[in-house]
Amino acid sequence: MRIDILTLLPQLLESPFADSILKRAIDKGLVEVGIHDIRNWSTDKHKKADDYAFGGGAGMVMQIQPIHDCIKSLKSERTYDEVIYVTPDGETLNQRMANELSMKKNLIILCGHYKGVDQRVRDHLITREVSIGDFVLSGGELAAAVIADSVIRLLPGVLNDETSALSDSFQDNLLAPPVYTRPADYHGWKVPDILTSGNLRMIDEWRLEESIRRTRERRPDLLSDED
Ligand code: 6GU
Repeated sequence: MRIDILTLLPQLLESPFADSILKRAIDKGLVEVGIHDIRNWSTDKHKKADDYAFGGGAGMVMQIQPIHDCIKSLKSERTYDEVIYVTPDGETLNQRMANELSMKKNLIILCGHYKGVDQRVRDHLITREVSIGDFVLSGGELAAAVIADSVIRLLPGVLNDETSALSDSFQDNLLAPPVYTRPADYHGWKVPDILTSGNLRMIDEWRLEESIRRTRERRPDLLSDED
């Protein structure tokens, strides 16, 4: 898979891919991530990539020209399955969407900023609009990193058996069960006996029960919901 992210703030997208699971996925060649500074595509002599809104009002609007040229250049190299715009008014990301996106080959993610992007970008260049929740971030960069992380960790070979995505919360519409590690007794706060019993069948059963209990208590909507 390849993910190309278009942004006005490329520095913000460095560290999420420079550590841990995402870095390892890139190093292993399981995913390529390209970070593209939209300003570099501006034909303006000051590399301007935003301008005042027609009709007035507060806030700058990202211009179509640098975005269009950057996307055209990427599309001349390969075909893309989706050109995603991250925006609070998009479709909300969930595990089903992450699963779906992880089966694509090439993705472009455009990060919004300021008051947004010229509507003609959304009308003509974007295939999908994604939000990461009902709150507003200063820009789309953190949201793009969240989307990329949720997708990359699902790619075959990224996680090993121990960290398998199959046991994630939401993967089967259940929250993950509690986990414990040594010591088994910390100043009287004890680990449930079942987990140290060695009975793997009973442990699996206990984990499933705990998952269901947690989900019923915290997210009853997941138990009735189709996604
Ligand atoms: Cl995708 N962008 C911004 N700026 N804020 C958000 C968001 C995206 N998703 C939730 N809040």
